[in-house]
Amino acid sequence: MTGKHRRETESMANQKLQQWVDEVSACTGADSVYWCDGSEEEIERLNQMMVEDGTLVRLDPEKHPNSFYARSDVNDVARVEDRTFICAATLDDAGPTNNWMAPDQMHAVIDPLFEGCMQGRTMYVIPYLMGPPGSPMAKVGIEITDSPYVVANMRIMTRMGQVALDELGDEGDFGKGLHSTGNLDPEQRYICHFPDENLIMSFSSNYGGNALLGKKCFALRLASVLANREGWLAEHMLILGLTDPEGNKTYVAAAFPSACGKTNLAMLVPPESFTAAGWRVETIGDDIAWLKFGDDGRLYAINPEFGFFGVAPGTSQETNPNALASCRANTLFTNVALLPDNTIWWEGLGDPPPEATDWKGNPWTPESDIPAAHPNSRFTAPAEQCPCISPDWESPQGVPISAIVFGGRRTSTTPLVYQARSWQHGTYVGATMTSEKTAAAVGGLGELRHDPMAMLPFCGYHMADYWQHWLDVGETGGEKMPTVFHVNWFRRDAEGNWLWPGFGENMRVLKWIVDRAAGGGDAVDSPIGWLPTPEAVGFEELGLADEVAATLLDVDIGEWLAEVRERGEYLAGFGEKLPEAIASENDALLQRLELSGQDKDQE
Ligand code: OXD
Ligand code: MN
Repeated sequence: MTGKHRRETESMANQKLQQWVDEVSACTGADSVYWCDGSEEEIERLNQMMVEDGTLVRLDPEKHPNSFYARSDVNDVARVEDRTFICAATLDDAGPTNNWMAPDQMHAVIDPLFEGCMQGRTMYVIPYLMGPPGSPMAKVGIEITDSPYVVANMRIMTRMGQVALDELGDEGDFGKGLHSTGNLDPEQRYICHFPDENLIMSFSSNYGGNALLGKKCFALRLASVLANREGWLAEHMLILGLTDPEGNKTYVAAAFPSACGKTNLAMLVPPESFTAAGWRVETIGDDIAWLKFGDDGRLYAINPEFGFFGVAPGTSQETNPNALASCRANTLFTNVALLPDNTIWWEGLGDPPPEATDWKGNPWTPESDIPAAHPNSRFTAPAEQCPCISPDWESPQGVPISAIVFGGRRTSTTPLVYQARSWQHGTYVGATMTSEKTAAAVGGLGELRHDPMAMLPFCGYHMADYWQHWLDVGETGGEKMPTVFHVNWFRRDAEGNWLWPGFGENMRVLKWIVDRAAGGGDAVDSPIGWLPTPEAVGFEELGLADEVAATLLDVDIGEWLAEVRERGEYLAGFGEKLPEAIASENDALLQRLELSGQDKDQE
């Protein structure tokens, strides 16, 4: 960077920020310090610099204006949960689901890695704002990084530059995030959170969830700790708005594990019959929700992000036209396939091209027996480009949430949808969620694992304290709390075929959820909660075979008894911290299942 683009730290009015930047620059030995202002001119210059040094390829300006293509290091393609640490004061603060190291011990490991690590490199200071400007819920973070690729992603994913410095002011506090590409050695890779210092230190990975520190590290792990202290919720949830034919708006927040269709659900295109009747779906966010009580006692949600970091494979005109439109221009693609005409392709995006360069940079043809795009390849795209973005998506107050939906990827056992009996029961339903692992994190693909509230990799403190916090928030909100549901789009038959068409047809389930949250909708009681009648979710209209319809809403007592016993063992692992209310919900479910089993035996 030339002197012209440097901002001397002396001119920074916020002393705490200035001091931290000075300390980091002295420690890392960066050649120069560059303050990002978030301007168009700045990003054009950085992108051009990365095109020239081979980090980026400029895509066809007609088909993908102002868009770029990047390949990561082959071993830096996903979040690394085994190298992600919560360095709270004690092991008990971090809890059994997090990797823990005492703060001093971790500093002794990671601080030396940063010493001199930016020699020969520019150190970028990224002021960013999570949440709409002027929102009482918004928070300022500062990420320091030596990666211009991270800067380019952060500019899409957050409100970056002056807007954040304005919110920060001279005295304001900020979340600190220190990142270095290091040498991308997986052995030196650490993603560390120090909740008591409001600090993240991330070394040796440039992958989104590890390196764009505003996202998982700040907006979820550190924010969840703050939320617990301050009485709000930081959640791994999409937010969508549904407008019925009478013009009533209902907002829904939904938690699914990574790469389980949050972006698709957030941008759902309703079936023709719904659109013709006057239903509309709008997106507020696709990954993270911060929820706080409003003056009327209801929970309001904001999307703290500014862009989408979406999984590319499987995204198509059929499955998610709104996502495709969102990433047509001004987008950064990582690890998809590159075509000879400087356009891109991934598995699921129409017919395979005759030739491509795969995500590793090797020649690829349809005959190659490996995917052209990495299964966790991504697009980083501005949220405002989404055709169905809600006019309320930047509302400083947020949107009032009527329903919370949990969901996982389950081949069997869990029905298409059911409604929890109460907030407490809903908290239990979220706490005992399980899902098959996806490519968003390294290792164990397809394995079934507990992923409470889809927060297993993102909860910054003891999971049982987090459940207690959910119960406490429920006490505060009382009658005004959202209604809680669980969905499963991923059930299969014995041959492995999907039973439910999913995508736009999920609207049928959402409509039932909207009706139930408003006190209507037809439902039948079951040991696990309220199930819709087949008519209430429009099975007939869909032309589903009777056996398929029956399986989708089936609660198999034998399978559920096994499930609840396994849940009991899982919950017992949390020891004394397990909230009594969660244990008693598991016992009550077991009893209801046993009773129902006896009734069936007598039939
Ligand atoms: C994500 C994730 O990238 O959950 O959103 O991994
Ligand atoms: Mn996510």
